[in-house]
Amino acid sequence: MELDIYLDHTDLAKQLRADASAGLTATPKWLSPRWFYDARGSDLFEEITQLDEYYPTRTERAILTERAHEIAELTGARTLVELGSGSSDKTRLLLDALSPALFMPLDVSVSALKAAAVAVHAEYPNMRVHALVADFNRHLERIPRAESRLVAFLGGTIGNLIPEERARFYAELRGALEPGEWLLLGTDLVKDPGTLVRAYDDAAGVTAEFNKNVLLVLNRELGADFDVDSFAHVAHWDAEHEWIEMRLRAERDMRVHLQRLDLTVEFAAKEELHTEVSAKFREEGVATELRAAGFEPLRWWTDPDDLFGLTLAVA
Ligand code: AVJ
Repeated sequence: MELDIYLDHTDLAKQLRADASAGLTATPKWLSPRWFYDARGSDLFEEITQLDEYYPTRTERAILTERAHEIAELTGARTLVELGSGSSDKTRLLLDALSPALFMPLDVSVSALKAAAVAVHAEYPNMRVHALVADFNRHLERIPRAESRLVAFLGGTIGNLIPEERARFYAELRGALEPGEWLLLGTDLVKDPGTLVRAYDDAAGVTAEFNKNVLLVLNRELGADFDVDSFAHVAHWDAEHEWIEMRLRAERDMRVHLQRLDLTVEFAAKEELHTEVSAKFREEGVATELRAAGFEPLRWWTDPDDLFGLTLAVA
């Protein structure tokens, strides 16, 4: 097992400081969803994927179960790259069907990545595992060249990017691939707002805890003094942009000091800190964006209820 670190603790700390100073002094205030994923945040996300209300994970797994062999036949890929790999749970369906020579999971969370890479390596002893601690927004051009790569970007994580960021991401990914290499993209689909909001505001409050965890990350990493219990979890469906927005709403006036930024920020009661965009897609939109970046979409698969879409595209 190899582990390459493109993103070490110093880079992360620097970026967190830059993001937090920009985001907390902006109007409205914002934080990037990448800061959710410390060890606890990654665990909480795994818990979210088991919730009744959170349909994307099990739906994508069902589609993959049905289509993995077709994907293997169509692509004949020898290398599987996985962006934002997390626990690499659903990825085993692809590994079983493809039997690739090499698996390269890439994630910003060292803890999740290491655990997944070690487990996968033990389960597939004949496959090389080369794990990359990296950010899919910054390090795509550093993905090592390898024999016939299929890049999997699953779970709907592409939805964390707004349209301009997606255009840049797709173009960079296309630039990092050779013609004939592949992209397998998971996208959560537009559906009735009730289903969407429930998926991001579950009855057990796990998503609320996940959302608030970002404040604990700032408390620990930046010496901040957020009173986490004075923020309420908000999941809002933005029908115009067709995305879910997660926010944290201050329940009273607050003054928060971030020691390591030498920064004090004021929250007015009811003020909302924006923590995540989770965009929802339609088949046409996905195909159009991929074509604009030089990919050719070849297959579009969904579940019977059209909850989630999986696209296979070629560079
Ligand atoms: C990991 C980005 C796909 O947007 O559904 C889950 C993260 N946020 N519940 C998503 C998330 C709240 C998730 N992604």
